[in-house]
Amino acid sequence: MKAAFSRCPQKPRLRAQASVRDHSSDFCFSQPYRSPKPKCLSVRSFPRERNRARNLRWDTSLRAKRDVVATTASEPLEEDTGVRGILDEAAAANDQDERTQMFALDSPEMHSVRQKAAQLLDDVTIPADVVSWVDQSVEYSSKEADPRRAFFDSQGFLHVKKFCSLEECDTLISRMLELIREDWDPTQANWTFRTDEKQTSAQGKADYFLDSANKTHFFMEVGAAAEDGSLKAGLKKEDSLNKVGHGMHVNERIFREYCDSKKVTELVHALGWQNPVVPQSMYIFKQAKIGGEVTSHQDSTFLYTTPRHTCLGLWLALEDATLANGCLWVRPQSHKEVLRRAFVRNPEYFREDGSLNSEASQMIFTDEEGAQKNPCEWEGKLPEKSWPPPHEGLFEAGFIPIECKAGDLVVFPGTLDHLSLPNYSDKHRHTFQLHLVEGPKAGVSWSPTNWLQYPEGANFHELPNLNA
Ligand SMILES: O=C(O)CCC(=O)C(=O)O
Repeated sequence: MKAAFSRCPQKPRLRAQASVRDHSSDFCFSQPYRSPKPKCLSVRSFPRERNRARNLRWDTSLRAKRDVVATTASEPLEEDTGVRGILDEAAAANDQDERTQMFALDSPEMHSVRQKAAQLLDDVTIPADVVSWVDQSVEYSSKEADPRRAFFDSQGFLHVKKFCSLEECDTLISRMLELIREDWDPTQANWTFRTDEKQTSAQGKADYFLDSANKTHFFMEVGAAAEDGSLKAGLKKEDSLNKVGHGMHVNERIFREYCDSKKVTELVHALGWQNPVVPQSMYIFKQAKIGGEVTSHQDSTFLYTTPRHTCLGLWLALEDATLANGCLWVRPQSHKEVLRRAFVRNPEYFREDGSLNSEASQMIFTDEEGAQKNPCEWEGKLPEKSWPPPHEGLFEAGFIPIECKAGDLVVFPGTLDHLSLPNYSDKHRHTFQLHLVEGPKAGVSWSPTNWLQYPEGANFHELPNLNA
């Protein structure tokens, strides 16, 4: 079997500059990852995967084919008023074509958003002394440090351009399309995923969600589901999913190879993680026309560790992520704020005596210290006036958009406030995400109240040792 991700590529030479304004000149590996020589990797503990073993070489026509499918399948769909939140008004005031027009990437509105974001990034200055986010007892001089780490620790995110090649992205995409075709039967498993005010009633009552911890489960986009929960007539399977998760790195060879690749390990260690383990991975689709928003949140809400928060998100753009198709928006320096909420197993459902009370929600949100100290009126929502462009409300709240080319990576810690807007454009936006935390060897524990729990005796996947 051919491996797409090398476990030992040439050590990349970093070309880092103070400004992150110019797409081609900031944290960009001057020697991007090259296709490695095919190499056999063991898949011994994954019999299902072994049975499926096949060459997943890049099919150059695949991207084009998918685009045709997406275009022809995206006839106007019935508007889902529940998930659109504050966007309803704008949606009602404009028909589909006008909205698409409003989102044109070369429109004056988009141009002004891009200019504003570039200006804000241009104004970033890195302080002389920086405190490590992952271990706040560590302070270091930014002049002597790895510039990626200094930027990450002081601003709360890092945009690594060309982290993966287009070929690597397409290998992940092809495998996902194959999984959808072969493994997802929407008549059998048709769960939706949402992050709006109905999140606890959707994910909080679904065994399919809780059981997805180390499996490959498929979650439909709310706008793709008919009233009875089935796939809307005429919609293709590959155009209807919100996400697939949360154990892609556990079950799928190619996703695990990316997770274990030297470049991922090198980056995570460079940012200060000592014993990174991987509780979660997910593939997000942000479908054309119906891709719902992801409301403002901090990832540690869902991936809680003690005695300190150690979650790290690696958000890989498999396709261009733009202002039009729902790129990520981050609020720089918000990672220094304390956590506002925790998504916890509800003691009313999971009773102390081991019995389950199916009348109650499985999961609930509880307030953390940050709810008082750093209250955000947009937590679990979008700030007022997030829509339409030029998105004044988002800028006023301190967010900036991070547009990505396919292959770019955005890395951010679990307390960073971030969100993404709905996708009304005719281009989907596929991404693959890894979430890591510090493991037991770094003295950190996974909270037993997190939704994601492995069966007794099973441990989270540990990233390979850098020096092995
Ligand atoms: O991909 C997106 O739209 C947002 C994902 C996100 O916020 C997350 O995974 O924490």
